[in-house]
Amino acid sequence: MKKLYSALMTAFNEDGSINEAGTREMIRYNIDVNKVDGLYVGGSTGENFLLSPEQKKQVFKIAIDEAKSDVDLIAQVGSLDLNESKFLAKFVTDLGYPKISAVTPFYYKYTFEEIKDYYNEILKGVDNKLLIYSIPALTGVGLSIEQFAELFENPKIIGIKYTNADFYLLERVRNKFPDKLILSGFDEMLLPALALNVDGCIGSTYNLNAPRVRAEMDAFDAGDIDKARELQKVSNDAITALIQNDIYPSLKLVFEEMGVHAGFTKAPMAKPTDEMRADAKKIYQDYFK
Ligand code: HMN
Repeated sequence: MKKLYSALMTAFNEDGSINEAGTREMIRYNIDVNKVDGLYVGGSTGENFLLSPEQKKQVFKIAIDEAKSDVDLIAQVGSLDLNESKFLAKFVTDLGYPKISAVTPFYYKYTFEEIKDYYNEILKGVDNKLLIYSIPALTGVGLSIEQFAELFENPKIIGIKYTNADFYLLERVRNKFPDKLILSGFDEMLLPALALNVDGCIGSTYNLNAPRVRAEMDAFDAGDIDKARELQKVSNDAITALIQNDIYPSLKLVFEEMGVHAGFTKAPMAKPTDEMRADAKKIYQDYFK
């Protein structure tokens, strides 16, 4: 069975502090209504790279306190400060997170040796399993098949969150590492990723769209490719509308339409305008009502 994970959003108050009640509501919605298999906590969708270390700890605590062991939890601990990543890896492991993940180090240009050291350092002394978070479009860091192989020499590195439109590389990676966990990260490209036999997916739009995506995955498993394609088309219509309306604030506005208090995005992300609100209402009515 392929696994469906929502990339958890963080609800913020207008001043950028964390809105705990709203964040808990989104976690509950994902577990109780969306019936996801797991949550990816502290990823891009959680606006994690805009948070202070204290706020990151707060989100990690809230998520596991609310979700308990009802669903699988992956804590993204990668950061520009390696010491912070090491601290957070230990922190979430002590809280009971069964898996961690870390984005490839970004902003500065690192050699592959530096990237490898970063992962091995994060895992040193931490009894947990890690998924490499590969998202070249945002980090500028693309790993080759040989580099993935070298990273996998560390037995604690169990897979990849693969947010990349390079399907040639995905096919090579899937076939070279049949036992590794590969979770696809681009929601709009789920169907081709399923065709290449990924183990599941993690995405931002699943917060709203999980039931349709589960139906697509079931249709795919049953060999009904026409139905899977039709569902992917509707999802992509919704994703296109969300992206055109600024995806992170829009996801939250649509959540609000559903009665879930998703709060604000964190500056410098945009505060919603009246026009965005009107468009979000339409997206809700067209795709999620
Ligand atoms: C996370 O780290 O929060 C995500 O899982 C990121 C995820 O891959 C999303 N990517 C970005 O937001 C950059 C996608 O779900 C993405 O939002 C979606 O495919 C629409 O493009």
